[in-house]
Amino acid sequence: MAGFLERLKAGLAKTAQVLNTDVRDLFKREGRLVDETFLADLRAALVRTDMGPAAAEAIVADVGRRLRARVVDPEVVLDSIRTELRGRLLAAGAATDGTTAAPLRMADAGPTVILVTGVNGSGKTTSIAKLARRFLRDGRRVVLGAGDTFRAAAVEQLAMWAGRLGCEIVRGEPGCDPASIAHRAVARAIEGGFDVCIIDTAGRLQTQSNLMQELGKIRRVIGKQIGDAPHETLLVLDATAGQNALSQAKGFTEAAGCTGIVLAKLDGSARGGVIVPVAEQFGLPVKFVGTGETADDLEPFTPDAFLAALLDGAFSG
Ligand SMILES: Nc1nc2c(ncn2[C@@H]2O[C@H](COP(=O)(O)OP(=O)(O)O)[C@@H](O)[C@H]2O)c(=O)[nH]1
Ligand SMILES: [Mg+2]
Repeated sequence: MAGFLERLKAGLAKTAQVLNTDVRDLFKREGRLVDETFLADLRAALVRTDMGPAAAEAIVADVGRRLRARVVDPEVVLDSIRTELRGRLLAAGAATDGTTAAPLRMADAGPTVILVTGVNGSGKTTSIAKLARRFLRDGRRVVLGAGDTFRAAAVEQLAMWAGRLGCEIVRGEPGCDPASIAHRAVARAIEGGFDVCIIDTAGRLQTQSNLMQELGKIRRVIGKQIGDAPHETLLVLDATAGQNALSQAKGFTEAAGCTGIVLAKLDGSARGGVIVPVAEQFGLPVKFVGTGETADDLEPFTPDAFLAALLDGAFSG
């Protein structure tokens, strides 16, 4: 578990640094008088993490209301940040409680089918490799479906991961119908007695109605093979896109029937705070966060570990 927190911390280092340098700098002297200048500086530092204007304003208002004209220590402000973000994450259903990650929904019997979707380059294929690695570690048998048939390179990328991880892959000719690949992958999972089938898809925008319909077709095909499949439809978002990740994926959840979020590339981002508006806007549990480019760089998301990685030590050093 310590390793998990350490990895999350490493992933969130850039975001933590915004709070570390910017907010700590507000406390150059022993304590700091909470006045308008301080509150404006605090607001700017919070906004830079992309936690969203609502959360930033609420923290500034709380600090202003309770502490105006007083000289305070950084810890007091830190507590306000932690309390506000935690409350928002839990209220948004980002997790069931502070310490337990929202689990993946697994099939009662037979293969669990996971469909992975999102815009171009958000981290879908890499996240699939990471998920596969977790399942394989648990001793489960995994088959991947190369449903991004748009580009030959996309199929090759997934095949490369399958080779590295030592799991099976179902693929077709470039340009073939992704629903037929999904069908074949699920059929293979059933007939081969696999535990998990993870299906890749081409990147798409919610505004591309033909591609969104294609996603609907994939879901229908899978649903005919296994009544309650797909068991999970994961929306992969790019944390480095910050607030843009939100607008890009607008409307996606309803159109694609998403059941959970994977926030990828948290390590490359100073905007890790975006997880707050992500959880609030989509009303979906954030199930995993991506913290690097290798197959091991995926962590289950829990608000308390996230906040610890973000805030602990933010005022030391
Ligand atoms: N640093 C970092 N890079 C990532 C992460 N997830 C994906 N990437 C990189 O982002 C790029 C796009 O990822 P890919 O999985 O191909 O995205 P897709 O187009 O949605 O399938 C690749 O260069 C990945 O290595 C992550 O969690 N951290
Ligand atoms: Mg891909």
